Amino acid sequence: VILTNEEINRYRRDGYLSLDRPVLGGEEIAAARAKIDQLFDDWQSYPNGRLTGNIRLGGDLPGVSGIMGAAVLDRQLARLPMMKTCRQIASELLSDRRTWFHFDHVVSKDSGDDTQVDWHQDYAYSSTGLTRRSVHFWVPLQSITAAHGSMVYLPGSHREGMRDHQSMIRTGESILTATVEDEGVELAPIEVGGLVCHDPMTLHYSMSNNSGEVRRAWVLHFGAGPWPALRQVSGPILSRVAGIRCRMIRGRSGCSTQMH
Ligand SMILES: O=C(O)CCC(=O)C(=O)O
Repeated sequence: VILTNEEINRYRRDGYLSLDRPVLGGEEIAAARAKIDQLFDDWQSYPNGRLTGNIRLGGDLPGVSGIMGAAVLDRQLARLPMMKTCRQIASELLSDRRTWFHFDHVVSKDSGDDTQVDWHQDYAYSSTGLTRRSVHFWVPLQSITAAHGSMVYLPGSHREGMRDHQSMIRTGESILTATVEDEGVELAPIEVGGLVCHDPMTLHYSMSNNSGEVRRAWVLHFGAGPWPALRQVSGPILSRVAGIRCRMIRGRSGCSTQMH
C-alpha cells in the first residue's frame, strides 16, 4: 500500500493529488530522463516527426514539444519500477486491482514566455480512446519549482462534467482548450521522486517555464478496462514498425541511434 486514506480521500474530493515525497526512486527518474533526452536528441534530426499510430514527435505549441509513446519506442522505459508503482497507486485510487498501463507521452518545455499549456480536461481527447476510469500521472523528470511552469488545478472540477473545448491548431497539431474564469490552485514545488496525478475530468493547465532550463515531464495513464491487453500485444509490433521507419529516416538524415 502506497497511499494513506487521507491521500485517497483528497484525490477523490479534489480530482488530483500531489505527492511531494519520494514515491519514485531518484535513480529511476535519472534513468528515465537520460532515455527520454536521448529520444528527443535523436528525433529532432528526423525530417518527419510523425511515425506510426500513437507514436509521434509533435510540437503542439512553440516552445513545447512532446513524444507520444516513449515507452513503446524504448521498451526499457516500460520496464522501470515506476510503472508498477504508478499502477499500484492507480489501483488504490480507483479501488480496482485490474488497472493497466494505457498510454504515455512526454511534455518538453523550453524556457521562455508563452510556453503555457492552457486549461483543459484530458477527457476532451476521449475520441483518441481515453478511458474514463483512469488516473493520469504527471512525473517531473527534474525538481520543479514555481519557475518551471507548475501545474495548476481546479479542485472538484472532475465532478462538474465536461466543459466545451475549442480546437486550436498551431503548428499542425490540434490542441483542445477550455475557457475557465476560476482561479486554479498552483502546486507547491515537487522534488525528484514526487509526482502529481489527476482524474481525466479534472481541469488543469501548466504555467510558462521561466527557469532557464528545459523542463521535461513524463505523463502516464493507467486505467481499468480491457483495451490495454490489445496495446500490450500491439506495443512491440508498433515499436518494431517505428524502429524500421526510424532506421529508414536515419539512413537519409545521418542520425545514429539504436531504436528498440
Ligand atoms: O506538462 C505540462 O506542462 C502539461 C501537461 C498536461 O497538461 C497534460 O499532460 O495533460
